[in-house]
Amino acid sequence: MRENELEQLRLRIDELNEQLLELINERARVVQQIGEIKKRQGTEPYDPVRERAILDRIIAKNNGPFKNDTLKHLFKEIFKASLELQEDDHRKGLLVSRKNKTSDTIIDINGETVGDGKQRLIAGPCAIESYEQTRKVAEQVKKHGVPFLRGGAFKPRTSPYDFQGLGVEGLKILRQVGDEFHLSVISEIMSPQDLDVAEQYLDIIQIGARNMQNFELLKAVGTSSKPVLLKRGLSATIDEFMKAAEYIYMAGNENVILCERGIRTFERATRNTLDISAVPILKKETHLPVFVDVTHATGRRDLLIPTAKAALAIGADGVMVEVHPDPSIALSDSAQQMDFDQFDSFIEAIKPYGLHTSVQESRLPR
Ligand SMILES: [Mn+2]
Repeated sequence: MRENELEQLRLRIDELNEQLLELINERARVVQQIGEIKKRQGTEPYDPVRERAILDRIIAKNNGPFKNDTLKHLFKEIFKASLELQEDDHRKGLLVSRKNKTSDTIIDINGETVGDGKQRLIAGPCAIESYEQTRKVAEQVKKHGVPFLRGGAFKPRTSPYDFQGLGVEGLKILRQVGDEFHLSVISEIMSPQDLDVAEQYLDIIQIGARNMQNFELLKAVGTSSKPVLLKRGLSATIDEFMKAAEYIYMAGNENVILCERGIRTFERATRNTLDISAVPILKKETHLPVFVDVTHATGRRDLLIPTAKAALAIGADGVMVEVHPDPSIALSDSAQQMDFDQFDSFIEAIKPYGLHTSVQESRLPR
């Protein structure tokens, strides 16, 4: 008889669980509807005042046997799960989100691919200073089978009295040298007005850290057919970084490369603090290729090899570094650019960590 009673009660528990399951999911669906309305209104999913009111209502109706604190705890778990559901829906809304597109974005740049699992290097001087200087660097870059040559023409400098770059003249030099060595070239622009010349001379357009939230610039490069390398802002959260990339993607340009370049913290031992965990987070949250600029992240030549190794080991799609024929006389970033011997050692040191180099000469003509 006892056996039978226990059996009956267990059946009743199963029934109640099913009802709870149905109710809890129904509640989740209502929460999602509320989330949709809040999204349209542009308000935050989490409302602590409303949560307090709901809890008070539940406690007022509690007839036991559960204690109020236990019920509070249980319902808070339900609230938390519901909030996560709303936030998931919000994130799913982003086109750059992995939830929206599960496969990796692979970008073809003159026959060289980025984002396909092969880890690449972008190297070149901080700034284009002259044809000779750029040519010397390109020779070294080519020697090591690195397909991408960088060089700044429009330089965003902290002080208006610092070297501002050669401008369009610099882009022309970079293009000329790139063509000579069959290298794809990348440089930064700072204004939507520069987009025309950038498209004329560059293979990849860079948006620098200081312009990560220059929304007009993001929208402008979003209309371009050229891939864009977007650097993380000095104090930008990963969420803000993703939303900046969204501006470019949303405007129609799906070839976006994210670049972690260190963030501003209280630490002074390095120029910025390399947020290395941002790499796997961005790889998980987005479908875009992720690079790490170790030169600007550290601001220290002696840290380039270990941080580049870390970037490759943690799954970055590539690394960016600065190289100069004679860093001591460089017009910008003289403390962290590598000379050619250091560049040789750098390549040798990081090759075993998965750096992909190519010797192919088959770059398609422009
Ligand atoms: Mn630099």
